[in-house]
Amino acid sequence: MPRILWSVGATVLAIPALAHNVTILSDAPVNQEIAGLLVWVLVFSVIVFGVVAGALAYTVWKFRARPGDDELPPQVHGNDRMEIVWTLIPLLIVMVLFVLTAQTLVKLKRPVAGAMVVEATGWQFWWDFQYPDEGLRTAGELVIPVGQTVEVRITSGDVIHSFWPPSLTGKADAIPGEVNRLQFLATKPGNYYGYCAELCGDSHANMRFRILALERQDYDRFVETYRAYTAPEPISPLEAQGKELFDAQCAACHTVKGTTARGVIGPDLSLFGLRTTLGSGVWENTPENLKRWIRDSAAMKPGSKMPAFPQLSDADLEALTAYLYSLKLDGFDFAQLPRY
Ligand code: HEC
Ligand SMILES: [Cu+2]
Repeated sequence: MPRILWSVGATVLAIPALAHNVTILSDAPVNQEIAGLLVWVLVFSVIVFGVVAGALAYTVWKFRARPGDDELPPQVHGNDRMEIVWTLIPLLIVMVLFVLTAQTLVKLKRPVAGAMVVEATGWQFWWDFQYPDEGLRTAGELVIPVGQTVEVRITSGDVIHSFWPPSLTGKADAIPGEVNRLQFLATKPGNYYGYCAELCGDSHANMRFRILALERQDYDRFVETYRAYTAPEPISPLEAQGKELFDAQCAACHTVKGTTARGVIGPDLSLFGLRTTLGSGVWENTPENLKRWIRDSAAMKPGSKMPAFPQLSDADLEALTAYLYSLKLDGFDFAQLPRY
């Protein structure tokens, strides 16, 4: 019996520590705030549990039937003082939690002036990111600086989606014709995972994204080089053949900065060679996956709006792959970022 009590006690005591680890997926301010609230809730829960379970155990022990106890014990009916106390205490606890929660809410919702603005548009089944102040655009992977509050203005081009990078902040719905704002800050460089959090069709579960937080100087260098960037000229016959195929078959839907490819139906592929992922955050960006994707993306990602290209030969795929991987900025490797 005592052993069971010990393990129950140890479990109860371990809960706050556990919750702490689970909630703080990163040390982003939002998660810190929410973890702080959770600790209060847990402390109260443990106290209430201790008092109630203790009183119960005491009563059961103290007023147990003893040999020879044949008569009914004295009967009581109601106890005003106790009833008032056990109404007031929970009321007080709820009020304390309310005030703490309201404080956190106000703090988290207060807009920070001078935030960097990014526009995120959800499409079935990928995210388009535009940086209006920088005049840049990426898809599937949002690049931000560390230590700078970012305001993401979220909308949708088709159905309702929801933008959710859990280790940085909460979610906000992406609704056609409306803009929802979400502000957050990354405190350390890394690759933060994001998800679509609103059922939006066949590949809802495959609609992910990444937020790549870079040190300030790396971010500035990224912006500078990307601004000046135009797709490099093909340096081999293979790449040249890939570019030709791309311009003929893919340019209607995809943009490659500095070329005649200016389509906006699909993701911007200007920096495809830098991408850590393919198919909006789902598959590793490898040549095998890329070839499979181009041949029949819907076979990998049900409901994909990109048509299949069964007519392309293996050599064509090889050429397209060579061309797409040539599209990158020198001196960046996002695959090295720690993942959160
Ligand atoms: C009719 C428009 C259309 C055409 C034509 C088209 N694509 Fe796409 N492409 C899309 C859409 C839409 C997506 C996003 C699909 C998704 O992730 O759900 C996409 C996604 C991609 C991706 C993955 C991008 C990412 O963000 O991970 C690559 C790579 C790609 N297309 C390459 C090509 C190539 C190469 C061709 C030509 C052979 C081509 N596309 C032709 C519409 C098109
Ligand atoms: Cu979605």
